Amino acid sequence: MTTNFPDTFDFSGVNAPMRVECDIYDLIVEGNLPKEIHGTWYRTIPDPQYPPMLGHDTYLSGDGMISAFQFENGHVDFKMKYIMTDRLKADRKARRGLFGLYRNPYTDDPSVRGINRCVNNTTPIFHGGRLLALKEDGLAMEVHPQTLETIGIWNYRSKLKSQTMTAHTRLDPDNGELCFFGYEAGGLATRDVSYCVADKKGQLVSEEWFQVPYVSMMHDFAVTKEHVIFPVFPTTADLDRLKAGGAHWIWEPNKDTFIGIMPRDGHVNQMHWFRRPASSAYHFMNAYTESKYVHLDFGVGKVNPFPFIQEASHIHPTPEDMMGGSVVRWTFDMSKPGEKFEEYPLAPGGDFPRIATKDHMSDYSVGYYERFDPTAGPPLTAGPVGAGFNTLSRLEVKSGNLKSWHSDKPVTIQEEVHIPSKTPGHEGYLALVADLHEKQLSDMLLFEAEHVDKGPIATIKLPLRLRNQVHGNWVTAEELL
Ligand code: V55
Ligand code: FE
Repeated sequence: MTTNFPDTFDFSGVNAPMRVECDIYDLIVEGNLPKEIHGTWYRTIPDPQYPPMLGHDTYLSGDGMISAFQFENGHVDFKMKYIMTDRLKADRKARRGLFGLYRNPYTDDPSVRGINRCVNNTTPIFHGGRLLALKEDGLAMEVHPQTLETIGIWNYRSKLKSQTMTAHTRLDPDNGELCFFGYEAGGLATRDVSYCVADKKGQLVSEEWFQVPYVSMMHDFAVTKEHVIFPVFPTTADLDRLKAGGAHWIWEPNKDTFIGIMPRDGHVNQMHWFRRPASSAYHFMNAYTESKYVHLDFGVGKVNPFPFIQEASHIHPTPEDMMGGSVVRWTFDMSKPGEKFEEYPLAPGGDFPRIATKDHMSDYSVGYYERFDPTAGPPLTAGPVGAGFNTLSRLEVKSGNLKSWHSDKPVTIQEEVHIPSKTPGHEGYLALVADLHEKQLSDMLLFEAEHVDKGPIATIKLPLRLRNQVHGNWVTAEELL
């Protein structure tokens, strides 16, 4: 290969492609790694095999790489492997990139017309005994949980009609049900959205379709014990623009935000649509129903944060626009007709919200997230948005109390994962991969979730740099049996 990767933030510094598959037995551990931690932390990373055909691209297009930190008895082993998608196979055969713009097949090399473009690079989930690598523009890819070998596309034994499956599914911890959806379900830039439920064995038990007010990048949704919540923010797509070789997404701040809420034991035709002016968000911390109220907690922003979407929209947000977000609670009164709802501020803005699995969909007291604190150091380039987070926070959602940690070195942090403890009353652990910008290496840091402010209790050293994961999930050893 003679071509270099472009000299843009998506492909340089700690974002430089690694393209390394590896298997490391017994990583070096400094500090106290509790022996009770037994299970695997799966992570998915975009890591482009080849430089972009068009000379530029977004981080989000990178070929899916899946990795696993396997914890047992105070030891951690590590594995990382490419997900062998049809797209990666086609590129490898040609020994160059053949795919054009992010989610625009009209810009591809004619030789790959009709080939599945999904890179499965966003979220690994384990459900119904299967490890699945997800990305919102296509179907799930099944991966072997021990070897990380690619098995093949998982479409619920051809039962799933939706052409897409979100990377953000919602697991009900009490009955093991997996709720998910797919947007652009009927094809490129369609307003069709599927809402699906798989039972704890991984059988698809329902799929219903509805239409959203406009085609929107619906990255995540939320589910409570009684309701399902579909947020529609104005990052929009248009088929004519795609056919003309343009960007899939632009930010349209003159369009409103819509929130559709339906009863979980009901049907999509019972959707109640709420509405407010434009806003942007990618991830929801949690949601729950309290009598007639539905509460939705998350970090809301003023503008789409992705530079490649801002560029396509010809907008130049100020630092204030970019930093202007906060963690909020949106409360919807389901007993009243109409489009209005309330917003309550909770905490400073950020993203990568996580909570203990046992708390999903229910009234809860603690959430974790990451943010950029300018007093903790200058911005450093890392990850798909350009600026990496430097601060890990634990939020008590009832009081707004915040405990935080940041490194004293030039370090950015990747998404944290929550690991439950078996000790009653123990809040569990948080683990994250930190990018050590000076050394161009990565460490895994492990925290006591209740005491993040005290800093890591263990550092697990890696002999290489790990590219920024998008998302990860913890799977207990019992689940993997
Ligand atoms: C996101 C990530 C994606 C994507 C769309 O974090 C949205 C948001 C890694 O791919 O395709
Ligand atoms: Fe996400």
